[in-house]
Amino acid sequence: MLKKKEKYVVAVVGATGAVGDEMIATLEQRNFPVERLRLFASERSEGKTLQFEGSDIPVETIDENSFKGVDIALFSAGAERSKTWAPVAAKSGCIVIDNSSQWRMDPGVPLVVPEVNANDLKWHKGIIANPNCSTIQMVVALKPIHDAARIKRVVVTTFQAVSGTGKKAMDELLQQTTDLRSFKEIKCNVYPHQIAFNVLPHIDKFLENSYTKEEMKMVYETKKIMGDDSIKVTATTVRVPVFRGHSESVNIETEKKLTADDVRAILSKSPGIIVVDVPEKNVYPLPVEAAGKDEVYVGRIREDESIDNGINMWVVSDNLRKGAALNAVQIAEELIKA
Ligand code: 25A
Ligand code: L14
Repeated sequence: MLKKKEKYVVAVVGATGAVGDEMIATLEQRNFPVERLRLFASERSEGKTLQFEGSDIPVETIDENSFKGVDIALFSAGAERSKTWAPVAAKSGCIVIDNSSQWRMDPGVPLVVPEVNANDLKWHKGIIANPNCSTIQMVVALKPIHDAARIKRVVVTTFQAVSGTGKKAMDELLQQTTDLRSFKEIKCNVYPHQIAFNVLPHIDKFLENSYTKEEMKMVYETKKIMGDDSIKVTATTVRVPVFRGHSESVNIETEKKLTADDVRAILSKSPGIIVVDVPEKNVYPLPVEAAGKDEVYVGRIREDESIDNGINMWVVSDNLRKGAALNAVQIAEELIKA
């Protein structure tokens, strides 16, 4: 458990990555009570320094002793690094908030979105998992609807930004766009196909059931976070040439009838959500507008006329903020509040 202090020693593991960057910025923007910030990455980043609250902080490599004296460690350096180092950090008495997929489905590890299941933080044993970005923004919008009308089934299709894959993927989209404009041959290193001016129905690896791992994360993580195994979820996850901000088309079937107006009213007063839904004025959530913001934006709310109790909606949020760094920092805020 975390001892109450005025300020905490915080570590960011994967500090030079797309999410790590955002974690550092989020700690600063939200005035998290940081006594000292430690930054970790691979040997590739040794010697680099990063800015936090006006000072230059060196990037260190990790070893067995790195987490001594650290109170809270935010991890975002990939599943392999979390598998090796999160238990080492937890053993040193530090609380790990892990953004990788490594621990999410472990029954001994809470998987938390503060707006939905902050209560699950009570039973952590040193590691807390931060859910997948697409799942986080969806459950923020699903929870109030589930509370009001019980969700039976969800059909979701995502339109995911390249920043979810990391900095190399952002560079690849930019480079391919530049190369195509000057009629040069493009290189595909991060994704198996051209991503510029294209759409790829493929995120993370394919599994035996022909779904991708990203699609199955949305199925399993939704049930775990919502604490309800009876919710049926089916997903198609798609990569689009957007830098920042995931969009989702979400179809919901509920037990109790809700009108589109009911859903608009429920979501308008729910935490972390902004309803943006004035179609006659071309007003609906857009990833370019959600980028850099904290909230989950919901629009295009309408009744599914093909079934009795159905709703369609369009859910957009910044995948690096609510989808990753912000959710992790919000978990840390809950921990120090307790
Ligand atoms: O699906 P997962 O496994 O959960 O993966 C989620 C995230 O992990 C990263 C990637 O983020 C992704 O979003 N990732 C995935 N596969 C990876 C791999 N093979 C991988 N990272 C490294 N190797 P990202 O690329 O935006 O940021 C990764 C962050 O993690 C740090 N990191 C990597 N290994 C580490 C480590 N930290 C501690 N110990 C380790 N052993 C990484 O630091 C970064 O902060 P870095 O010093 O390696 O990154 C500095 C720059 O180099 C680029 N880069 C990353 N991988 C490579 C690379 N350059 C060349 N070759 C590479 N293989 C990064 O983009 C960063 O800008
Ligand atoms: O957190 O967009 O499990 O490529 C791994 C794949 C995050 C998104 C996770 C992507 C995801 C990432």
